[in-house]
Amino acid sequence: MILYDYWRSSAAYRVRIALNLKNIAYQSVPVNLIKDGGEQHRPPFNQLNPNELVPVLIDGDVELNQSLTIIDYLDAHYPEPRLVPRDERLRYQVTALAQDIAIDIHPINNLRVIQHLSKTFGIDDDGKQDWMRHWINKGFNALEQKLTVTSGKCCVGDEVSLADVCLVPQVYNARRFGVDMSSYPHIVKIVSHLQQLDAFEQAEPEQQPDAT
Ligand SMILES: N[C@@H](CCC(=O)N[C@@H](CS)C(=O)NCC(=O)O)C(=O)O
Repeated sequence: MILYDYWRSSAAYRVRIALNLKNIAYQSVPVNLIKDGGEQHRPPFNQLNPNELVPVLIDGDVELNQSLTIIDYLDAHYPEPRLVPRDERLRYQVTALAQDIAIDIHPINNLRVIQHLSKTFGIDDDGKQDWMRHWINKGFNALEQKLTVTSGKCCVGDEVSLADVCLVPQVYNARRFGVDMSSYPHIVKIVSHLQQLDAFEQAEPEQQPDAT
C-alpha cells in the first residue's frame, strides 16, 4: 500500500493511525504542502488527486482520496480492529463525532483557507491564529459536551474508534495553534490515553520521515 502523506497533515495523520491500528504495512510518499508553493498543486500529485489535498491511498488498482473514505475502505477489507462499530447506536455516535471534527472543524482551518485569508484579505499572523483558535474552540465546546455522554477511555466507550482517529490529529492542531485545552477535560483525558498506544504514537507528525 502507498500513502501520499505529509507529516503535518491531520487528514493523513488519521489514515496513518488507522493503518497502524490494523497493522497494515505501507510505504509513505511525502507530498510537501509548503515548499515552492506546494507539491500538491503540481503534477504528478494533482493528476492523482485533482482536489490537490493529501492523503491519497493506493492499494493495488484501488486509488482513494478522502481520509474517511479511505478508513471506510480499510474497515471493509482489513476488518480487525473495526473502527466503525457494527452496533447501530454506537456506529451513529462514532460517525457523528468523527464528522463533527472532519467535516465541521477541520476544513475551515485548512492550509489553503488560511493562505487565502492572508493573500486575499491581508489577515496577519495574529489574525490567522485567532481564526484557527475561534473555530477549533467552537467545535471543541460542542465535542466536550457530547463526550460527557459517550466517552469512557475513548470517545465512545473504551474501544478505539474512528472518532478517536479523528480527535488526536485535531488536538495536535489545536495545541499547535495555542488553543487553551483546560476547558476540555474529557478531550484531554481521552487524548492522553490514546497517545500511549503504539499505533497513535508511531503516527505522530514528529515521528514521520519527512518531519522538519
Ligand atoms: N476532506 C479531506 C481533507 C484533506 C485535506 O484537507 N488535506 C490537507 C492537509 S490536512 C491538504 O492537503 N491541504 C493542502 C492545501 O490546503 O493546499 C480528507 O479528509 O482527506
